[in-house]
Amino acid sequence: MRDEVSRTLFERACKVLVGGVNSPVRAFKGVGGTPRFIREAKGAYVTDADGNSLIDYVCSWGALLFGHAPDFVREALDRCAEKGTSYGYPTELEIELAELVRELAPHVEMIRFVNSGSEATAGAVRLARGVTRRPKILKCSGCYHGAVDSLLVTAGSGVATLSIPETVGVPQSVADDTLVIPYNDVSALESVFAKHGAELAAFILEPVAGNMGLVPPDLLFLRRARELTTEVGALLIFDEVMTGFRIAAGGAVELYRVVPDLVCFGKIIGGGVPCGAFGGRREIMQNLAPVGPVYQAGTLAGNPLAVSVGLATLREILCAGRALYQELDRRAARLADGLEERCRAAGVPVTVQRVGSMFTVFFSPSKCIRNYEEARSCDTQRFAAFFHAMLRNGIHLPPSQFECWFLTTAHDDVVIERTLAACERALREM
Ligand code: KE4
Repeated sequence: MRDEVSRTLFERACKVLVGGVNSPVRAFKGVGGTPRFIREAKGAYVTDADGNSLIDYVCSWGALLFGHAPDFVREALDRCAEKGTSYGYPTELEIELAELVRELAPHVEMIRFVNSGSEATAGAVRLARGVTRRPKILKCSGCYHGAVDSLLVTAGSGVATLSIPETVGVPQSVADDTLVIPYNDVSALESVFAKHGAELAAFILEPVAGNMGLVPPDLLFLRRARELTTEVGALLIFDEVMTGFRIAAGGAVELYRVVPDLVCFGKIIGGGVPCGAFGGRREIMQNLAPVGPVYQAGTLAGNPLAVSVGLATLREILCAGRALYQELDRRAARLADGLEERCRAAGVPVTVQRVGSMFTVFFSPSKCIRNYEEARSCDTQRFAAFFHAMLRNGIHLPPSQFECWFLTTAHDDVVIERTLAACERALREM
């Protein structure tokens, strides 16, 4: 498979873009080699600068639920382009999107739109600290909540991929206010609340972890988190930037029936253009400026371009209903099971963990990966060999063992069949 043009572009990029990229996880540090520069995309496919057509499982890191460049997005962009992309004034569009989010996720009584998942989590954490007047935040090792000072401590995703040992640039005083426990560890949860409960502003977690690879929650862990935060007067924040509108219309809250005080959105809420949001109970959200004293703001927050595409995307979800998630689940199960069967038949020990249309192939003999420590024991060299063998066979996976594969409605049975056939060839090459 030719990659000369990507190589040339990467050399050129590295002269002006740090590491040749604008987000570290794209730089192939976790797998080696040259990142593919993408020229265009449609449906389940991306076309790279050398003209290779690749089946895509990154899908803008989960932001796309209906594949690349669906018609309804282009129509929304066209409508918006004629009227202007950002005014800096309130618009009816923002009300409509807020009302639609509340219809899909009724626990979100009020919402604040921002421009990324990181802005959403940063806003939610500041709001929690403002409401409780407490300094400390609890997170889980391996969970990634965006490039936010308080939340980069032992984070997953790109921080894990690059094995950045410390959060360089984050003052120790800030890092000291972030407490960390292992994901799914109820006893660690209980002891940290017993010791620090009175200082805790919030416990923020991915209700389904996707940034250490996919690790489903123990329901008891979620339930104890809800009980203990309520007991001590801390807020429970679900970071649904990845899971929101992906694993169900109402996200993890719909699946697990544990209701947080605040929830963060990103990715799908913008349908592939920059948008994020955080929201929750009215009496909490009312503490935000201009009503309350907790300041949060953004020039492009709720801009007509992002809101138009977000609205078009969530309207597709609303009219497709439950059948959308049932079909995505069926296809993802077929692919995940097929991959696991083929790897094991080839003598490659893997464990595939999946929730809905997001999953991870862990290169590990363990039957189950329950937290970050277990995820880090995976054979990342073997993952890298698999990644490149799949790429040579026309399949572009997320370039890290600590990320999820994402399916969209464009990943139909033909695409899945091609992926499984490529997996067989890749395993033979390995
Ligand atoms: P953004 O600021 O990248 O829009 O969102 C940050 C974020 C927050 N919370 C969760 C659960 C997330 O998964 C993310 C971002 N996810 C990564 C991929 N695992 C983004 C990819 C990247 O950093 O380029």
